[in-house]
Formats: sequence, C-alpha cells, structure tokens
Amino acid sequence: MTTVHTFCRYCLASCGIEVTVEDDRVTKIAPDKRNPHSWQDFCAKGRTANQLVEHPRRILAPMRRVGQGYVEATWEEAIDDIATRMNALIDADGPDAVGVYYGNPAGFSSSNIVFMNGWLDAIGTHSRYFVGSVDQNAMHVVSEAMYGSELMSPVSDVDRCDYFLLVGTNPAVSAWNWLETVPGGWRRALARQRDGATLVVVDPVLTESAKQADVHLPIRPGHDWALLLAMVKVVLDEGLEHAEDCRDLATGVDDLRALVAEADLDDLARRCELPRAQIETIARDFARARGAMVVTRTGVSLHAAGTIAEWLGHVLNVVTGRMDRPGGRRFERGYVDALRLFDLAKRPVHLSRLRRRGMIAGAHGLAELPDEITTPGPGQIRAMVINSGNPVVSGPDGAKLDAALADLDLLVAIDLVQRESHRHAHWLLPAVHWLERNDLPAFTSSMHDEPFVQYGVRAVAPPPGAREEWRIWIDLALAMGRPLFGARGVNAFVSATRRLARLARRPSLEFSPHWIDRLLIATSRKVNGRKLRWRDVVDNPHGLVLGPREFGHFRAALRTGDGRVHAAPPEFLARTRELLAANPVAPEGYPFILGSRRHRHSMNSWLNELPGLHPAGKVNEALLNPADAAALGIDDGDRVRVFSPVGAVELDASVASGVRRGLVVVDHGWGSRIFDPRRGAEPQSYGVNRNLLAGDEIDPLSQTSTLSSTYVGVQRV
Ligand SMILES: Nc1nc2c(c(=O)[nH]1)N[C@H]1C(S)=C(S)[C@@H](COP(=O)(O)OP(=O)(O)OC[C@H]3O[C@@H](n4cnc5c(=O)[nH]c(N)nc54)[C@H](O)[C@@H]3O)O[C@H]1N2
Ligand SMILES: Nc1nc2c(c(=O)[nH]1)N[C@H]1C(S)=C(S)[C@@H](COP(=O)(O)OP(=O)(O)OC[C@H]3O[C@@H](n4cnc5c(=O)[nH]c(N)nc54)[C@H](O)[C@@H]3O)O[C@H]1N2
Ligand code: SF4
Ligand SMILES: [Mo]
Repeated sequence: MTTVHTFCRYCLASCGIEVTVEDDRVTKIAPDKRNPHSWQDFCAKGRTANQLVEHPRRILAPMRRVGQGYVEATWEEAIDDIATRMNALIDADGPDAVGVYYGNPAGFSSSNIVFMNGWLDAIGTHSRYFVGSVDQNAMHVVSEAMYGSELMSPVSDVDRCDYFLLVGTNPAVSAWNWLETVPGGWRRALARQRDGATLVVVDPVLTESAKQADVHLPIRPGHDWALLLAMVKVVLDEGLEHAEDCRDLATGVDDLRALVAEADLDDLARRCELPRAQIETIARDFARARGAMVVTRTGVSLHAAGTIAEWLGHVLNVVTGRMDRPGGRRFERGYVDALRLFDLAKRPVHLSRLRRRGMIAGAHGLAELPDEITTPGPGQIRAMVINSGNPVVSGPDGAKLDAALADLDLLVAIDLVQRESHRHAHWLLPAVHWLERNDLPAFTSSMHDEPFVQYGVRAVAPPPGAREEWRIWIDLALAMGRPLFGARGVNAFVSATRRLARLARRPSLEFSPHWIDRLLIATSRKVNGRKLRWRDVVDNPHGLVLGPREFGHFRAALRTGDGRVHAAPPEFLARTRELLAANPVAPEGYPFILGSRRHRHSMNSWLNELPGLHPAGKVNEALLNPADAAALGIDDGDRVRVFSPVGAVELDASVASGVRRGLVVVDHGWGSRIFDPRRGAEPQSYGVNRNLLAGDEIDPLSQTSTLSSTYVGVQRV
C-alpha cells in the first residue's frame, strides 16, 4: 500500500488530495489536510475520481468504427489512418479542412493544450473551437481591452474583503473558481461575513449561496449590465469614486461619466427589475467599504450582454479603487510569467469563413461550427478532433451540431469514455485520467490566490492502451510530416530523442513535457525574493506556499502599452449605448427564460453516470415558480414539455419558490449518452439536454452562446 499526495483536477478549486493505492489501484481518496493551500472544497467528485478511472465503459485502446460498431486497433494503425486521411483533406482543400474543439478538461492538463497548439500550428488550420465561447470568453475580451492581455485575471483577496458583490455565481455549489483558484473561497467569505462583512448575491434564483447572503438581489436574467451601470452611475454622480485611481491608474473615466450621464437610474432599475433605492444603497455601501470586490461568473457571461456586464463589474472595481488593494482584486504574478509567454506564442488572426467573425483567445465561437462543417466551399471543415469535450451537450443547439458531426469525413474523439458528442466518431482514442498523469500547472500559477506551487503527480499507471494527449499531438504531426509549432527542426529533434531512447533503452531520454516542466522551473522568476528549484517542487508533495500575498505588481503587469487600465474601451461604450436604446421582449409563444444550474456532484456533462455520486434514477428537472406553475396548471412532479424555436425536451416539473417568476431552471449537462464501444451494450442515458433548446444567438462582443437567455415555452404533457 502506498499513499500519494497530489491534487484533484476536476475543477479549479484544485483540492489537495491523499490517494491510497494498493496493487496499482486507487482504493481511497481523501482530502490532504497537510496541503497548505487547497483541500477545503474537497467534495464527492474528488472522492470518487477512481470510479471514472475504472469506468466499466472506459475506452482502453484506440477503436475504429466499423459499420455501427467499433473494433480495437493499434496506435500505429490509428495514427497512420488519421494522418493519411487528414493529409488528403488538406492537400485537396487546404489546412482549414481539419478542425478541433477542445473542452474544459483540456485546460487541467499542463501539456495537452500546449502540444495541441503545436499540432494545429503544424497544420496551419484556423478551424479552432474551444469551450471559452460557452464559458469565459467575456472575461478574455474584457481583460484584453482593459488590461492588455486576454489572460490577465485578477484574483479575489477574500480574507480582507468587507463587501462581496457576487454576480451570477453560486460558489456554495461550484466552489470559488473560474479564471482563478481561490481554495475554500466560499467558506472564507462566510467567515468574513461572520466578522461583519456584507455578502450580496445577485442571482435570479435563491441559490444555496443566495440563501446565506445578507442581501439577495433576484435580478431579471441577462440584465446585470443595467444593475452594474446603475451602480457605476451612483458612484460617479455622487463623487464616491477613488480619486487617485480614477486619475492615475485608469484612462477613460471621463468617457464613463459621459456614458452614465446618458443613463437614467429609474430606467436602469426598471430594466433589471430591482428597486432603485436598493441599488443606490448597495452602490454607496460598496464604494464606502474598506475592502470590496465584484465577482462575475457564468451567470453573467452566458447572456447577450455578458461582456458588458463583465466589463462593468471590472469598472466598478477599478473606479472604487479595488484593484491591487487589500480586500479587492489582486494581481498574482505566479512563478511563470504566463502573460509574457502568451504574448510570445503565435496566435492566428483570422475571420471565420461564413460569419466573418474574429478569434477570441485563439479560437472561433462554437455556435458557428455546425455551419462551417455543412456549408460547402473552400475552407469547409471535413475532419474534426474533439479533445476533452462534449459540445453537443455543453454547447448550443446540440441537435444541429450532432447532425453536422455526422456529416464529417473524419471525426476523432479523445476521451475516457464515448459520450454524446462522440457518437459519430470514426476513431475513439483513449485518454489518460489525471490520477494517471503528472501535471505542473505553471501557466496558471498566476490564477491562484496566493503564490503556490504543487506538482500534480500521478497516483497510478494508466491502462497500457491509453495515451496522454501530448503524445497523440506529436505522433500526428510526425505522421503527417508537418512541423510541430510550425517551427523547423522540432520534429527532427523529437524523432532523434525517440531513437536515442530506444537505442539506449532509457525512456527518459525521449522528449516529453517533463523537459518543459524542468525548464519552466529553472527559468521561473523569484517569488517573494525566492528562486524556485526543481528540488522544491518534488520535495514538497503537499505543495508549497511561496510566501505571503504580495500587492503592487498590477501596474507593472499591465500590457496595455501606456501602463494604464483602459476603463472605457470604445466598443464597450458603443454596445452599452445599443443596449440602452433597445428593449428586449419575449417572442410570442415563448414567455419564459431558460435558466441553468450546476449540481454539486456533476461536472458539466460528465460524472452524472457514476453510481457513487448520484442515486439511481437521478435526472434533471424543470424548476418553476409556484405562481407560474399554478397559472399553467402544473403540479410538482408533473411531466412538462419545455420548448423553444429550435428544440423541445420533456421532463418532470419541480415547483420551487426560490425561482423568479418567468424563469424555468433546468440543470445543464444532463442527457448525454454513454456508449459502450467495447461490448456494444445499450447506451446509458440520464436526464435531458436542456441545451437542445438554445439556438445560435451570441453575445456579439465575446461570441459566447447565450445559453442562459433562451426564450422558451412550458406546458403540461
Ligand atoms: N446551459 C449551460 N450550458 C453550459 C454551462 C452552463 O452553465 N449552462 N456551462 C458551460 C461551461 S462553464 C463549460 S466549462 C462547458 C463544458 O463544456 P465541455 O468542456 O465541452 O464539456 P464537458 O461536459 O465538460 O465534457 C468534458 C469531456 O472531457 C472528458 N474528459 C475528462 N477528462 C479528460 C481528460 O483528461 N482527457 C480527455 N481527453 N478527456 C477528458 C469527459 O469525459 C467529457 O466527455 O459547458 C458549458 N455549457
Ligand atoms: N459541482 C460543480 N462545480 C463546478 C462545475 C460543475 O459542473 N459542477 N463547473 C466548473 C466550471 S467549468 C465553472 S466555469 C464554474 C462556474 O461557476 P459559477 O459561474 O458559479 O456557476 P453556477 O453554479 O452555474 O452559477 C451561475 C449562477 O448564475 C445564475 N444566473 C443565471 N442567469 C443569470 C443572470 O442573468 N444574472 C445573474 N446575476 N445570475 C444568473 C444561475 O442561477 C446560477 O446560480 O464552476 C466550476 N465548478
Ligand atoms: S471537484 Fe471537488 S475535490 Fe475536485 S477540485 Fe473541485 S471541489 Fe475539489
Ligand atoms: Mo466552465
């Protein structure tokens, strides 16, 4: 029996865990209470992570589609066939014929995306799609415009905060993480509350978090921008701003003043359906609090005005002097200068073929993918790799994407199991679970809320037939004869190390991401005056806090050119004026807004099937306000049909007083089938996919699908 200390890589809470291993099998996962940074969020998902490792339907070798079923093949056969078919498509049609979608778990591997980009650059394709357009793109767009880098994400200084304004987030369930890792953030916020801090939660639903707040603002969905604009107006009109930061740190405050002068508080209050007096009180209290922060998340971003609301959250922080100050939003430098490396990495500049939209964080919007696959013409996508993703369930208009994927000449899925989005795959490539993999999350070290390093060591060996993604990307580039990273010499170098390793019978001589990990530590920057060595990393299995939280690095880190925060980017001002002029109304026949929710024991569209996490028969339901239910003649437990212009689902109703009127809430991530490619048993299915109802509407600034603004109708079946 051995004990391995590592951390959970399901969500960014990154809980330290203690893994008990017997005969190379994980027998127990417990929180690692000696981890000095993270373990407090530890949950049943981490506790049962070995259930996915030993999933009865796990893909254990590459599988090739033959008719309606799959047969096992060798890696050589798989790589060879995929490379040959992709090369033929590229030769005929150009590089954009081959595309990729990468999902959320790709980001939890320290090597996957790096080498995937190396392969994409090898091909030179622009057909890149990622989860950001159903998640955090608004933040990338705002960070780029205000701070000069899509990756610049200020972290929450929870322990010194006196006033929390949490907008569109439910940290009691989802933990305090997005583009930041704040371990135990919710509990720490509650501890601050017990010491007198005020906790305001803005959410159309009385969530687990909202129940514990001092103030719950049951906002009209999609209208956070109006609330936040009203708050900015109160702050600027009443002279509550932080004079020094408005003068020295930020540019554009005069443009903000001009903008708020055009807005009317009563109108904004009416739009977000919150009392004006309450908005004014909250704005004043926020501005006057010693330490305060606005935190915005997916409840904000998955709407048509998501970028504007995200932006105004940052504006409120900036104009009230919360950036880089105790109790506000800090900039953590991290031991690796990710912002600089990100600037050095080449990112393609490209307009999408059909909609002529640019790329965000190096990728196009997922909503465009189906048409890019099915519309003939030069640049049409004919082959796709789905890397750690389930976009048919987690993205918009699943039925349309499913049909498009069926139309491809080649679909390759890299995953642990075959889920809904992989239904039409010609090849299933078995991935390695994080319990079987080493990760050094150096590029995200600046997202932790304190300087911290931990090497995520593997607990058990992967199944012999599974491969880490980085190796798949390298193998494909070599087999396709295309230069990794688009750089000459890399392929020859990698091949040479492979030959050498074979001849010398020393696998460690072969190039691997471990070399990069070592290099990153060797070239890492001093944190709190201390230089990291590789020894520090391996000698501290529980992780190492690299000294106290530092302030004062924010200005120097800004990449705006003039070293200032750009508080009023012109495109945001213009879009806000557009919103002020518009008056959205529900279309005839679809009077409800479809909301969504996360479950503590699900991870987006996965883990729903694990018996250790969900009672048998657990599925998602449609939550309705009692008054709405009564008006529709719906009782608790009745079967209902929820429909939109693009789709319909049937599920049980649950009458819930915490849901706002006009809103129907259906948990996202359900309704994803799990197939059994090895034995061909019937697919298992749990619940319904509420994203079948979402169309291809987007937030024009971030290209984020408006997954939480879909208008729907509800009726009893
Ligand atoms: N309505 C609605 N829709 C939403 C959201 C919402 O709040 N409401 N949330 C959005 C958000 S925030 C996100 S992040 C997206 C998620 O969207 P996606 O990332 O596209 O989808 P997931 O459901 O997370 O599926 C991840 C897949 O990766 C696989 N996987 C897990 N670990 C690994 C690994 O190490 N390697 C490989 N190769 N595969 C792995 C899993 O088995 C699973 O099939 O969904 C979005 N969709
Ligand atoms: N257990 C669990 N934890 C997770 C995940 C998971 O799937 N399961 N996913 C992880 C991922 S990938 C992410 S990105 C994070 C996301 O973390 P969060 O963004 O905190 O995600 P949610 O818990 O979905 O909370 C979003 C809230 O926004 C509310 N909302 C919807 N529309 C609006 C609106 O218009 N205005 C406002 N103010 N609120 C609105 C919803 O009712 C919901 O309560 O969580 C991570 N943690
Ligand atoms: S899934 Fe649970 S255990 Fe794993 S990091 Fe997130 S909160 Fe921690
Ligand atoms: Mo996410």
